[in-house]
Amino acid sequence: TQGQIITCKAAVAWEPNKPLVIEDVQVAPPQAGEVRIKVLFTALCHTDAYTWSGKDPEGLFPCILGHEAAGIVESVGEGVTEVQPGDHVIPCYQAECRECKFCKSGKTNLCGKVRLATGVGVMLTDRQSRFSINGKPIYHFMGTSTFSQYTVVHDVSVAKIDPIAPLDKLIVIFWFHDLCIRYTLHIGLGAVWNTAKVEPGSIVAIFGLGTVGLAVAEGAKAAGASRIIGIDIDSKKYDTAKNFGVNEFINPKDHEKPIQQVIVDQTDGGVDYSFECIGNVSVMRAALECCHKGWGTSVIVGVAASGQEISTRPFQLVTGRVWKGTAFGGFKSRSQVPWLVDKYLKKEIKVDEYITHNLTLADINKAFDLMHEGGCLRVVLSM
Ligand code: NAD
Ligand code: AHE
Repeated sequence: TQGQIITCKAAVAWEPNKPLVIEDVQVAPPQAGEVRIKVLFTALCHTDAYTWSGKDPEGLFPCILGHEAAGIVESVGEGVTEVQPGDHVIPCYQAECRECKFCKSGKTNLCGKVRLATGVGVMLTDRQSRFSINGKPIYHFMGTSTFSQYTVVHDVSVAKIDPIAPLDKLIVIFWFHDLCIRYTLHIGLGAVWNTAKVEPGSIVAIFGLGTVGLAVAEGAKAAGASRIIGIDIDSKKYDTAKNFGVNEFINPKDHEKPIQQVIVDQTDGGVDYSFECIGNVSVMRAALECCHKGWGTSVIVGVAASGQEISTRPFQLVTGRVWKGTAFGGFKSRSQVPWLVDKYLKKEIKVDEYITHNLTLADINKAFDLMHEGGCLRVVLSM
């Protein structure tokens, strides 16, 4: 198939909020600096649903969504040296070129090389899409578009992971299965390890106990936090959250006072670190304001809808609270995703526990319905 157009199945979002349609999509060969990947498994994330809903200012239609996946390199374009056909890889929505101002700064995991192109659904080389249906272009999404059996990504967005002995098909399947989730998981872990640098003994508040919040809890526990307070409007979330390190729970609906006040009262002045894992701007404010005067740090992980803005009294910052955010968990994608995979293999971080449902690409709309139900963490689709 190298150098040829591949026709395969992909879930196309034709319009905001309209059911995804499984279509036969033509995937062009990779050009210079690009990699074509056979996607084996993909997971669904609320960020996909958010763009699909039409609330993402960068959302473009028609497009192929999806950004959590694992697969095998099918072919590479000119000049690609770090991966070759057959390599096991994770496409990353955050690139790492190691050459741009961002990568060289040592201050951020963000990369500037391909972001302008990925933000408008095209490839950098020629500003075109590699996806089409009977000649009509379909936009890429987040530089990954993993709801397709084949996708084309920039080489700077591909993390190569340990090759595994091809013992038998089943093992390969389980292996990749885990990696889909690993990818999600590290967002939360990174928010704790990289962005907040939680110290042993810290008091941590986590707003929203979905997959991201649970991964933050796992990271906080590993960092030695003494109190990990989970806050969710769904009290059932505490049952699962206990297994990920959450040792106290508050449902804001059980209190008349604002949630930040409840937390300040219960923590002798506030928490050392808080994480907003919902995407709700008024909760972001509460998360900042429940932090301890002088040092409390609040990290925004949730993605808020187009037009939403955060606010607080500047006095909150004047008196030493710090407000920050994190993308891709603060991890350098190509360098650190393989390291995270090793940590999983050594059983140092959980993965399997985040998978609650397994379906196939054909059932993708059902998978999104499941995702919005209470008991669901991650749905993994086999392609
Ligand atoms: P989720 O929907 O599974 O979890 C959100 C949780 O928040 C749910 O348990 C819900 O009951 C709870 N909740 C909703 N409103 C609440 C409120 N007002 N107060 C308290 N709890 C409330 O979502 P998820 O998959 O865990 O993702 C969380 C957010 O993180 C999303 O916005 C997603 O887009 C974003 N995200 C960001 C990054 C990043 O790199 N910054 C990466 C992945 C996901
Ligand atoms: N397109 C949106 C922003 C979406 C956003 O914030 N995405 C997160 C990742 S969510 C993963 O599930 C992120 O890391 N953003 C950094 C980046 O470079 O996109 C908007 O508001 O325009």
